[in-house]
Amino acid sequence: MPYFPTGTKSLLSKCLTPKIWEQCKDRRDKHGFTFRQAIMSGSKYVESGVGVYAGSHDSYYAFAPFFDKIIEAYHGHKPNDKHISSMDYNALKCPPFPPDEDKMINSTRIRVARNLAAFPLGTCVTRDERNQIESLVVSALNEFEGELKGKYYSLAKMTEAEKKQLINDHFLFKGGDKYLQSAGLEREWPANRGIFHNDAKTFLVWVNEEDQLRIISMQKGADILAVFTRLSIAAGEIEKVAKFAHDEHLGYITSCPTNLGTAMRASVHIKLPKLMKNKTKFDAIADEYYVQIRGIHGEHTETDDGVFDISNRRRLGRSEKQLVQDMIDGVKALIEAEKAEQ
Ligand code: ADP
Ligand code: DAR
Repeated sequence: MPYFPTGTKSLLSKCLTPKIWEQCKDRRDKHGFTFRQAIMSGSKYVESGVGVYAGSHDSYYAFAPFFDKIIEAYHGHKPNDKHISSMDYNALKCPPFPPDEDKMINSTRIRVARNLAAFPLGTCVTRDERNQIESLVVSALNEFEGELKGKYYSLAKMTEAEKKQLINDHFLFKGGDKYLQSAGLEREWPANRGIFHNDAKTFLVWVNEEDQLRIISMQKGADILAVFTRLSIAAGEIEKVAKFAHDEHLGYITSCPTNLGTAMRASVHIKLPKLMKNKTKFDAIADEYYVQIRGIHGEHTETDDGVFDISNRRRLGRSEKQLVQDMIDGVKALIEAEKAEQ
């Protein structure tokens, strides 16, 4: 059984009881992915927040005594709970922000993670399967016309000029994440990884990073409805070609259990300089509206200039439409609080 030093806070260390270890330690899922592989990341990096990755859709059921506890602890989602997906942007209540509030919001981004039903997850795919996934997804992306029309940049084959431009655009994901490496998600890096973006740079797809697809819609300003509409249409078009791994209990299936369900993070970059000075109130509103406060340079970054990344905190048990609404309602409450601060 892995050893966790005193003070380890990961969900892995909290959920892996001796009884569950005895139940699961020699199990494999139907692709041969072992339970020991699933817990490798958090066993090696005890500072992990969660520390667990699935090898396939089947992992969540083959290792159920363990994953049921992880999923209930993180999402509050019980083994018999259902998840209803909905990317229905027509049902969104999002009237335009008035001018004084609109100017507080620098940009909007909504992303979902998706994996293909016909393959295991990135933690377990073979090099050939990863190649098939890239070919299938890129064939769907190259069919896009109109606003979504764009170009795929293979990480292994892009020119230095293309790499420089993608880095300048903050589009380029980089390898070298120790958590992903320890989970087997960076094997044969950078082979069959890449980035697609449309000509307007408002629609982006990461291929074969932490998940097989990260579908991203983003633009300057506060038009959240336009961003969600673009994402919903694009995801629907891709799925016509490549079915996504999904079920009625866990929703969309992802490598990391924290992203199960919608695998959606809907965020705005918003100026809240006064609220920054009242952390108690800032955190209280975030808790009340189930929104997460991040820095603007990605997961685990901080803010010091008063611009924050505000996004939905929940992933599983509510639909994509409901989570975008969570973010909108939270942002409105934070704007009111910012205005009320002296
Ligand atoms: P994730 O990709 O899991 O949603 P990150 O917080 O790592 O989470 O964001 C990835 C990248 O997207 C970062 O470079 C971040 O700056 C950028 N980003 C996230 N939200 C926005 C936003 N609303 N506007 C502009 N860029 C954003
Ligand atoms: N480092 C892992 C990731 C947790 C959630 N973030 C993801 N999936 N990008 C951890 O367990 O801390």
